Amino acid sequence: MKKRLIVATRNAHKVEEIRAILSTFEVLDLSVLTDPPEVEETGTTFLENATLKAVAISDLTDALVLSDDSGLEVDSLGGDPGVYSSRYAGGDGNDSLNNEKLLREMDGNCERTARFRCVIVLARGGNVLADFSGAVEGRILQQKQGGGGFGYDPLFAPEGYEMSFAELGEEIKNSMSHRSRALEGVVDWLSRRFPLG
Ligand code: ITT
Repeated sequence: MKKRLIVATRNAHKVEEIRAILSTFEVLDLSVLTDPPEVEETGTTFLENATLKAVAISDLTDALVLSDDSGLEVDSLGGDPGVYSSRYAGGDGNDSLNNEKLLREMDGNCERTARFRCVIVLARGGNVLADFSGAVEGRILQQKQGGGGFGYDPLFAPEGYEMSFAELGEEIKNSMSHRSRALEGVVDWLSRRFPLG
C-alpha cells in the first residue's frame, strides 16, 4: 500500500507537481480535512513559513504532512521577490500581475540571474520531523514565454536553456526544479525511515 501524505498547500499547481514527482506515494490535498485554516505566512524565511504551514495542518490529522514554501530570488533585485513571491504585486495579486511587476522592475536591466528556491517541511502531530531544500539557477527572460506551469515559470529560463519552464513542459521542469530537488531529500528520508513503505 502506498504511504499517504497530505500536502499543506492551497496552490493546486504545487500539488500536481508534488504528485507527479512522488509517484510512489498517495499524495492528498487539503480537501481531505474539514475546514483547514488559512495559515498566515508571517515568517521572513522559506523555512519559517514552511514550518508554520506544516505544523498548523499536521495538528489536525494523524497523517504525515508535507508543506512547501518557495519563491524566486533575483540577484539584481537583492533577492526579491523571495518569500513574498506570491504577494509581489500586492495581497490581491495573481501570477499575471506578479509577472508584470517583475518585468517592470527588470526593465533595462541586463543583470538577470535568478533562482527558484523551495523548502519542504515534513511534520506529524504538530511536530516537525525534517526539512529539505532545493534550488535551480537560471535567468529572467525579457518577456513571458509559454503557457505551461504556474507563477513565474513563463519568465524563468533554467541555466543551459533558452526556453522558459512554461515552454519546457512538466517533465523537463520536474527533472531539475527546485521542488524536485527538495523532494529527492524527502524520498530518501522517508525510504530510510519507513523502509517497508
Ligand atoms: P501555499 O502557501 O498555500 O503553499 P502559495 O502559492 O502562496 O501556496 P508560497 O507562499 O510558497 O505558495 O509562494 C510561492 C510563490 O512562488 C508562487 O505563488 C509562485 O509565484 C512562486 N513559485 C514557487 N514555485 C514556483 C514554480 O515552480 N514555478 C513558478 N513560480 C513558482
